[in-house]
Formats: sequence, C-alpha cells, structure tokens
Amino acid sequence: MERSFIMAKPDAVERRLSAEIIGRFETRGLRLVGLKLIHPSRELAETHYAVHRERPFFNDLVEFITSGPVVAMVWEGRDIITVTRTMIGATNPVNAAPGTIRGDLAIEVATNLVHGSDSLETAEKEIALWFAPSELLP
Ligand code: DAT
Ligand code: MG
Repeated sequence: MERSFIMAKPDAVERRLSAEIIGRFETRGLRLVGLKLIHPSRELAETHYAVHRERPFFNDLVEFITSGPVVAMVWEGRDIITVTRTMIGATNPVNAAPGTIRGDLAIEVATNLVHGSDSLETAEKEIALWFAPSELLP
C-alpha cells in the first residue's frame, strides 16, 4: 500500500486545527501509520524544502516552518498522493476549491496549513527524513 508524508504546519497547530486536519484524512478512510509533534530544526526544514532553495520565498518558508511545532504524519492508502493532494487543495488557497483543507480553512499562500508529498518518490524521501523506521507501523 502506498504512503505519503503529510504535515500540519505551524499555522495549523497555532490555529488549533490539528484535529480538524487529522480528522479529514481519517474520515476519508486513510490509515494513519506515523504521527508526532515536532518543532523542526532549520537543517530539517532546509532539507525538506531543498527543491525550493533557489525560489525567492525560500528563506521565509524555512523561517515559517521552523516557527513552531508541526504535526508530522504518514498516511497510507490507495492512490495516496492523488487522494491527499486533492484533499489538501491548490498551493495558493485563493485557488483552492471549497471542500479542500486549504479551500475551506486558509487564504494566504505562505500560511496554507498543510504539506503533502507530491509524488511517491518524494514521499519516500520525506518519510525517511522525518521518521525513523521504528516510528512507523508495519
Ligand atoms: P505545495 O505545498 O502545494 O506542494 P510547493 O511545493 O510549490 O506547494 O511550495 C511549498 C510551499 O512554499 C507552499 O506550500 C507555500 C510556499 N510557497 C509556494 N509558492 C509560494 C509563493 N509564490 N510565495 C510564498 N510562498 C510560497
Ligand atoms: Mg510541494
């Protein structure tokens, strides 16, 4: 079964939306196989977002993601990338459809509440970056 790395970002925790976000994936029927609250280090954040290193918003992005605790998760299910990315909604919440997490709960691109891996290859790397194998259900 396929797995993805999902994270409720610092804005989600600050706004007390962790349970809302976890609940959406849970009620959809996905299986939670890893979960932890962690205040990311700069090194972890920079590695996680390394693909965006040359983008003008990179420093603000790293500052933001290290600004407080996040809920790091691994979810499992069929077509997990498509299902979770669709549920999360467009990167810019202005363009995110109603019914999606960003479309219902966010308005600013910099504080768009949730991260979800964009491919199975990325998911594999992100899961290994954020979790030790012993922290995940078999
Ligand atoms: P996604 O999180 O939908 O996969 P992404 O990988 O392109 O989007 O970008 C990672 C994060 O960077 C995104 O969730 C919010 C931030 N970001 C993206 N584009 C931005 C922009 N134009 N200005 C500010 N922040 C941006
Ligand atoms: Mg992305």
